Amino acid sequence: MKIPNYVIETAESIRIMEVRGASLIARTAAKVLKEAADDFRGKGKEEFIEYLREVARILLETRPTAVSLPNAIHYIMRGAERGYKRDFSLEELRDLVRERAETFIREAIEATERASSLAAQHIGKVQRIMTHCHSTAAVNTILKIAENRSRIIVYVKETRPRYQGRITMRQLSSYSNIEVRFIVDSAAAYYMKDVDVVIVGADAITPDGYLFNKVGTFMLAITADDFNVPFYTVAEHYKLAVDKKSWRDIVVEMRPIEEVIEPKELPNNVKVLNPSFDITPPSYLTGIITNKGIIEKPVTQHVAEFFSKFSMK
Ligand code: RI2
Repeated sequence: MKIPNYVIETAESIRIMEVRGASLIARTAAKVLKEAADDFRGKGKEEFIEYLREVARILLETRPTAVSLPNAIHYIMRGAERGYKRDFSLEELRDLVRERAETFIREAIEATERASSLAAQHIGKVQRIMTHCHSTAAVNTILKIAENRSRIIVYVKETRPRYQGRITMRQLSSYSNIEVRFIVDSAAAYYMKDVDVVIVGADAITPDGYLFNKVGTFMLAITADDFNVPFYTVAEHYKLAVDKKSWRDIVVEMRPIEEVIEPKELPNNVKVLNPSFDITPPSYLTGIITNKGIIEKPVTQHVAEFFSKFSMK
């Protein structure tokens, strides 16, 4: 069974974060699975399903925290496995993978768009926003809030150690009605008094209402809470960890120490800790805004009922 090189290469690009952002990672994985199905040149459906499982496994092993990646792959693979059990032909299975991957990609884009529209509507005409990292959903929300407004101010945290805040800063700076204030992460508390709302994305939201997002989110949520500033996460429903019970079931990815410091600069007895994400408890969330609706404060009271409406078929 020959796995195409681009599967390995894309998996590596995701692992080293050349391809990053939970939603883009999920769509990229869906696209690669589809291309790999198209390029399968082996014999028979038994070999095909084994090959697909291997491609899925390689993609799933790249980054462990964001659930949109497994949600995308499982959505496609559930269809393929069902078709295989029902004795579909190789060509029928290939069509099924193609169709499921395309559906996922299309619906994920629409879902982000819808979540952002709902968020902008719900949050309303705020003037001063703070955000963290680079999230498609959060940036889209900010752009929608800025639509038809003469001026809004956005505080963008640089987001050490990978500086994804720079992407957000550059993206927002191309809009003449958005004034960007680019700050180091540790200045967030200092500027919180000047902010009306905090908007972030999500890598995973668990059925007990916990938010997994870029490290620094939890500290930002505590600060916002202290200043009575509303704190929202915006996410498409593929970020819901529907097959998990609680936050304890999700692994926080630990990244290489080289992202933080040159190893040769380190004394022998120092250990570097570099978690990529942190976990914000529901009590700090003013709302979880998704394309399927809004989980409002107190999140703990509403989240279980919200999750019960979902099953990823
Ligand atoms: P969208 C990012 O992770 C950030 O944590 C961001 O909030 C989240 O993905 C969601 O981004 P990383 O890949 O899906 O930079 O909203 O580690 O684009």
